[in-house]
Amino acid sequence: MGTKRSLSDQKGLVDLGAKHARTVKSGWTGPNERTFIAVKPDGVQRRLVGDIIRRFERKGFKLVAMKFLQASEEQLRQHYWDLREKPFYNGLVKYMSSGPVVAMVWQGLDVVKTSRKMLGETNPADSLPGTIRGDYCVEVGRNVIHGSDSVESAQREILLWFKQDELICWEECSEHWIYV
Ligand code: DAT
Ligand code: MG
Repeated sequence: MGTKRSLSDQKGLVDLGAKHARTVKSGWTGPNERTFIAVKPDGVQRRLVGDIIRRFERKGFKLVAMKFLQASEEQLRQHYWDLREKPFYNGLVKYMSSGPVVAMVWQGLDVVKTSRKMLGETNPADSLPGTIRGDYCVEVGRNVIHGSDSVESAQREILLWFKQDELICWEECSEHWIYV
């Protein structure tokens, strides 16, 4: 077998290299900040996926990764590790693994902080109308959506839910109409 690669193979390698460089270069600051958002099992059952994606798209954030899956209890125990001492931890893990979720990574300037505002407060009763939790739910144990609470949590959560090559770097044609 020869070691010569066809031109298209070589181009594939170059493209992959460039893509990897962009992924790494994208960093986590400014317009490249990323957050982990998940529509919880109740949000999926209640047909809220489309509305939630629409809100993030319309805001001007960029979708970088998305998958539909039923997560294992083990994965959710890791995801909610910080809450392991809380009395609601076991129930939370059971609820989150009880059905499929839509896991997403969104990117944009101050996306972590802004997403938390778009979600509303942890308790729907404290969430203003116009926020996702303020509009669509009533109980803290069924609050339809997850969003990372800091850039550090976002990095940890994205690593837990996605492989590096599932995060897509793509050029947005509207970027110049969203950023100065
Ligand atoms: P958030 O999801 O707003 O980041 P959190 O990280 O404090 O809130 O808690 C994670 C989830 O745990 C939350 O979305 C719903 C559930 N939860 C929080 N407090 C709870 C409580 N007092 N009783 C039942 N479930 C609770
Ligand atoms: Mg949290």
